[in-house]
Amino acid sequence: MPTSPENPGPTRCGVVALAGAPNAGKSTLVNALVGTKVAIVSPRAQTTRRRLTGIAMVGTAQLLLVDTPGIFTPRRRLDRAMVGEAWEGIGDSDLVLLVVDAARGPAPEVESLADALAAAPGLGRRPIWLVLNKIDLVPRAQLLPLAARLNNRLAFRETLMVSAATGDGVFDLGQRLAEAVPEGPWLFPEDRVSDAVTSLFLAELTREQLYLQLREELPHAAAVEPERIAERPDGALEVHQRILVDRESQKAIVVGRGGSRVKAIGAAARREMEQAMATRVHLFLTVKARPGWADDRHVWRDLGMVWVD
Ligand SMILES: Nc1nc2c(ncn2[C@@H]2O[C@H](COP(=O)(O)OP(=O)(O)OP(=O)(O)O)[C@@H](O)[C@H]2O)c(=O)[nH]1
Ligand SMILES: [Mg+2]
Repeated sequence: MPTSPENPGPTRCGVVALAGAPNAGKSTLVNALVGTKVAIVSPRAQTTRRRLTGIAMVGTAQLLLVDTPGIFTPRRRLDRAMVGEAWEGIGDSDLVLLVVDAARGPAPEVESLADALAAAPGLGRRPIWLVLNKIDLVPRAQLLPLAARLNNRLAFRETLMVSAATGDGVFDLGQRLAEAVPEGPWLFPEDRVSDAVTSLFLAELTREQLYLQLREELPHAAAVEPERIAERPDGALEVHQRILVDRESQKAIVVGRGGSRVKAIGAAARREMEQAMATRVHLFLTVKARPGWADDRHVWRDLGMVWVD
């Protein structure tokens, strides 16, 4: 039935977890469904470290889209926390989307992920949908065999094909999700786009630049700690953050010659912040070598992360 201000129909609200291998495009897809950037994205695997809920309004439905870290074989404590966050996000949802990078073709890690989802205790009869992403990169003829192959591993309730980057199929996915989530009151005000605390979101925008501007393993060895935000009388935001790395040698790389690298990181992050906050931003970054930060409970708390033993 069409909705109108006189006849808006019942409200719906549901939690949809986006799960998948690292780099499948989960965060890009959350941003596309929400219609604005709430999650950071990079070409490097393991960009997302914490769960984040993007909020999309589709007609009378509020979709709570839980972006999760990619699932991979963990080695470090931080890895274990990331994968733990992903499984918790999956466990707490009404519906799960397994997001697959269709351009990678049949990948063993995706097949074992489908097996793990099929066997996951507690998932019960919760619907799991297959979302083949990045279809802009793949000839159509290759998509059907991939969908069939994965459906052999796990009987997905639905199979959809999208490009989070171009938006192809994203509107349709939003509509289908809106029909699938249960009736119920909205859990967030309708103008909220995510559940993130502003200071942590702004720290993520800086971390995104670390992934975009630093090479090799450096981004994985770094974190961005929010220190302080103040509003100036003219409405501009003053944002102070600290980039943590593991070793002095890494600090030298992040700072760059004459401070050039950290300046470039700051300039790009500031532009993103100004767009997100719709106001001028003055960003103050310091870089600190803090050996073993990834195993320090106090640092984790400041980063808004849940400690794992
Ligand atoms: N061509 C193309 N690229 C895409 C698409 N969706 C995402 N990407 C790119 O894929 C890369 C990874 O995207 P993310 O959204 O960060 O992937 P993720 O699944 O959140 O990755 P992790 O957080 O590391 O698990 C980025 O470079 C995106 O721009 C798509 O539909 N088409
Ligand atoms: Mg991500």
